[in-house]
Amino acid sequence: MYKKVGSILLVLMCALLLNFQAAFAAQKLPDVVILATGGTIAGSGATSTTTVGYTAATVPVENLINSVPELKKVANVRGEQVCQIASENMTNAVWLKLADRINTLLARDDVDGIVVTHGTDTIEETAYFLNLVVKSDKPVVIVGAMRPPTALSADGPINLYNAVILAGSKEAVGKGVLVTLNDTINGARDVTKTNTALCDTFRAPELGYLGYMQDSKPHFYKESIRKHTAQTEFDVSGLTELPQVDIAYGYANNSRVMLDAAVSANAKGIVYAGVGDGSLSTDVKAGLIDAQKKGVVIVRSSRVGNGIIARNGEANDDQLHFVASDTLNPQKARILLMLALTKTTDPQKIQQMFWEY
Ligand code: DAS
Repeated sequence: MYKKVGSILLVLMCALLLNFQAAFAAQKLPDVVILATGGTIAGSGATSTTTVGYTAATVPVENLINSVPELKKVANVRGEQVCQIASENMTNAVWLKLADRINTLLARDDVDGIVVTHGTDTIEETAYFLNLVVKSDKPVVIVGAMRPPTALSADGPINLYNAVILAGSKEAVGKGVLVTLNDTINGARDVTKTNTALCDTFRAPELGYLGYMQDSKPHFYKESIRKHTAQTEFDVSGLTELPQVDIAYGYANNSRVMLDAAVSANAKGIVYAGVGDGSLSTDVKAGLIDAQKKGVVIVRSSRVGNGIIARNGEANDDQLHFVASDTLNPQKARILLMLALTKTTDPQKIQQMFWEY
């Protein structure tokens, strides 16, 4: 009799414990770390109507967090100031520091996701770099603002709120590095800044948003099929610098002068932003051939901004040992080429990377 009662009590206690654990898990807020780098989201303007000509990178991360008290309702948040710069001054050194810090934090059980606050001018480049070097499936979300916090209808606070929710969400796990501004969710590979001043500037013009932020929740409708984060072959841990890769821009009547300058400055790679489908003028083609013969790896991209730069289309890449950038714009192609050069200088192997990432 007593044994039976004891067994029933034990079962009841286990059920209560399981319910408590489930309730606790449901209540437990995600642990999100905000890594601040500067930008407009941390800027300040002289008046409430100053939306251009303000000073970027003045507000420290703790002030950013305290300026959005709603953050505490959606996540356990803490901040670290990685640097305080306008992102036109972003450097490889900051990228390597960010990569190291993010990989260290995401390896911890008490970190569920990362938010990086960043200037909008090079946000797409930092996002793609991290997309290729972060070694975790946990969410990494890059966020910025087009108006400083001092401006009427500043967009930074709601962007930061959305970024923290997204970084702490289960939906964002495994999606690669994400960029959120203006209630949209973009993937790092395809997002680009499309307008110098408007709040809806970040788009993937033809490949589209991955989803939206609405009502304090992420709504995904697709995801990137290219390799990223946990699937990456690139490892920058221990690196103190990255190979020098420069970009030359194509236009009517241009010459090889910028290519020769890049080679003289010891570039290890050149991305050529060709006209149309990555087309090369006679003089530019001669300059790229000479550079390649000196060991510089050449990637043909395009100034057009959308579409596939087809291998062996506007140039015989097989014969010239060039790489075609697929759909990566010049600034993204530069990042993939920099990381590729940490592993190989073989144009065929690098071409395969442009088809996989
Ligand atoms: N100069 C811009 C930058 O830091 C300001 C901004 O838009 O964030 O990228």
